Amino acid sequence: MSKTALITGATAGFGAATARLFVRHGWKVVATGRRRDRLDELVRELGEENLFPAVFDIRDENAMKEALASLPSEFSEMDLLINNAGLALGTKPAPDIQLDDWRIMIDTNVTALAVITQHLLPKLIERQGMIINLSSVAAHWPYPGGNCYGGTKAFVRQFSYGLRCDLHGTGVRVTSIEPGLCESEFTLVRTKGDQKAYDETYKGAKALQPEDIAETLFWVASQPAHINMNSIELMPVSQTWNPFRIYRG
Ligand code: 8X3
Repeated sequence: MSKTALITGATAGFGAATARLFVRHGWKVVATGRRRDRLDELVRELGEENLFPAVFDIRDENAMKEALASLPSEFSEMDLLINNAGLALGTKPAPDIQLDDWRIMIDTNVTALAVITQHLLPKLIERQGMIINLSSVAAHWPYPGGNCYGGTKAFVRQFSYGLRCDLHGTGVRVTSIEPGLCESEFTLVRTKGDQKAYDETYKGAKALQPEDIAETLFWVASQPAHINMNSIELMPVSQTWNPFRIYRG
């Protein structure tokens, strides 16, 4: 019998690539997101017997609960939750940011992720399922302008580890995936549609692609039931760290 994954933020980037790969490997997918047209396109591409679109804003707890309560029975038993929905907004240093950008990142990357996870825990425990959370290299490695985004991703990583402690003995597995530079809509969102900044970010960089992340997630989900990958950090070869900066006053 095929397994079912719920993938949040499946309208583009990592989420859409992951939905495609899991369906290709025989999984059923509940794909969530705000943009109905994008999810409908995925349904047309992958088949309504394989992918169910659940349209809601991940930050709207009631809408999320309603949508998940009305899933058709063939999609309602979750084996895997992929918490992919998340975003970065802005690249400015902390004194210059727009506070609403920080609020949106915290509401989405932290609060919404924690709320949907807690909501699905009973189902995941019942089926000895798995949770894969999308964190980031920014969880470990600070960089200028990463401020609140990095903070939210550090939460995701530590929350994943904390879940593992609390789920001890249930058989539920939890993994934190921590990608570096990956070419996706993410950067257009971060720069608020600045195509030039997008092009400059990826120019000559041979960045990771959403399909690379999808392959990583599928590999994690394919491990035997006694193996828990705690975390995987991955970067393109072209990306490394900067030296410490010393301010000389
Ligand atoms: C974002 C990773 O390297 O683009 O999660 O800042 S990076």
